[in-house]
Amino acid sequence: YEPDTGPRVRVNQVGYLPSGPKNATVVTEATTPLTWQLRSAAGSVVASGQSTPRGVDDASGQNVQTIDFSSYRTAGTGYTLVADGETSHPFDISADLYDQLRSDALQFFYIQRSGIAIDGDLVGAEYARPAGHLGVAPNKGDTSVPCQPGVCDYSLDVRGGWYDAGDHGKYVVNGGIATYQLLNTFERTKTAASAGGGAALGDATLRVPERGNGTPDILDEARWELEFLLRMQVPAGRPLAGMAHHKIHDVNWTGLPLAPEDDPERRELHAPSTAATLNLAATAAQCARLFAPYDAAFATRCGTAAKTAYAAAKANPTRYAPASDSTGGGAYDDTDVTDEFYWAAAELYLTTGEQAYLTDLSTSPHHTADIFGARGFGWQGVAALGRLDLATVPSGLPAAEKTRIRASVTAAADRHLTELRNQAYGLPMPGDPDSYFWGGNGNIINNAVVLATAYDLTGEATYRDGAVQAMDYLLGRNALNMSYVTGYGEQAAKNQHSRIFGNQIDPELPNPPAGSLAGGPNAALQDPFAAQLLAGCKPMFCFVDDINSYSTNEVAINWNSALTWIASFLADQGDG
Ligand code: 9MR
Repeated sequence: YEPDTGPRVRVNQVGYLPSGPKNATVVTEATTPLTWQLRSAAGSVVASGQSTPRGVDDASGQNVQTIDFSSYRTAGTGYTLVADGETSHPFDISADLYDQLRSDALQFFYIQRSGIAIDGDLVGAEYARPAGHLGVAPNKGDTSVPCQPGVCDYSLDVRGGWYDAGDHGKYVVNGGIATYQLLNTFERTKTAASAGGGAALGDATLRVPERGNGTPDILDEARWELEFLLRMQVPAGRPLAGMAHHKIHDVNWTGLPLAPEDDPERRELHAPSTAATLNLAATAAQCARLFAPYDAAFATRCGTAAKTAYAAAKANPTRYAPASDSTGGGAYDDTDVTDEFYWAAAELYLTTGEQAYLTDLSTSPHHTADIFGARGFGWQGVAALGRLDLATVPSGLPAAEKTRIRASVTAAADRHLTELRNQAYGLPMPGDPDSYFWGGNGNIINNAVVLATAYDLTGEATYRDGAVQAMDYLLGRNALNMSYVTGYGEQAAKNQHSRIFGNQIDPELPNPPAGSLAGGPNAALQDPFAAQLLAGCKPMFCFVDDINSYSTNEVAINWNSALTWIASFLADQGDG
């Protein structure tokens, strides 16, 4: 299988910030420098230079050269880059480049909402649909959902929240990290110098039903999931009260496409887990501090839930979600929750300032560990979330502690920069197959979040430039010449695995909305379609824009939350 990858000059198909780095990669047989030309939309040469031979790139197996045209800073549309007789896809140079992506990446969450009709007047008629999973036939959830046999003898109303990904499941650990990241996108605007006070994330900035209610729309969106997470908590008086059920989903996998309101499967609550409980504790603690100015009662409710969840997790520290529980929904298994304890203690400390949480933090194995590893970000590894918040959220942490924690962030960012310079496609990660895993695009962005945070902390432009380069990869500067964000770039993914956005199968259905991120190349090829089609692929080629390939091409809330964070950061850099 040889995909058509188009012109051999690979650029960020959306474009470049005027003051930012401008890098491209050319696939070539040449081993000596090539002449490149930057051309305006009218075809005149506005800059030129020599490329740098890089040899064979390990992740793609291609012989490549890199082009750096950073010194050209004139805004405009329809530029192309020409080298080795090839003309790149067109791109812009613009300070506004990421403004629309900031809003579109967030808009994805509204369209993923469960338990509410999606309003076509807000997001376009093709995305309008009735509420899913409100107990209306043929739905068998989510207003009164029983447990799996033997797990509990009650039912809970667990309506609402977001559908996790391409399926109709709702998983507390993945919902937790996505919620964290939306809340953190907002919280960053309170501390980062470049965020301009956060006006771009204020009220009436998104197309959500709550716009105009006086609360920033991004908080309204996060609240849709927070309310669901709160409903997953075991009520007082029940066994394991205060813990959170791990997940709720169909008892059998359904086929695609399938609109949420047409899902006929029974749904079940799965056993409470320590990991889910700590995700609730962490995000509810964030909720308590961030909602306080807008809805004091809700903030108080969150604060109470956070504390009871944390106490319940301490009393039940080893209730692990098993890997075997993957019929009808993902397992989201985890047998090490020391990182969840660290994250929850961090958020509770930042919200309450209470010494007990600080003591728990300082005795955690993650207190001084290097937690920004290759898979340091994800539902199985959440220590980085706590560390970033300890580094950025104002608190009473002793000054030496704060310095040490911030230094751990810049040290990780320095490592990502070293990798990025080694990679001919400018990726902040190594080029081995292990780096290309299920949802790896989200991981690339999260490495960029570390770089961006290092920039917020230090003001050093090399960190900001590293974050920009990571986005260049996702928006087209890659072996497949493919933008992984729907609607962004000449050649963008649009057939992501989803039961809702089934256009590839049924033309009556839409493609995913603009701003939807595909999971990305996965060298492990963990679905039959990709395994058959892509056998033997070099890591960066292990992707296909086909709805059947869930292990390379699914949408998911935790990847789009990362996209939201970085798009917001980059939109803030426009004028810088
Ligand atoms: O994102 C998850 C990835 O890290 C796991 O390797 C994979 C297999 O367990 O599951 C992914 O999550 C999927 C979940 O299991 C079911 N809903 C769709 C999720 C995104 O693909």
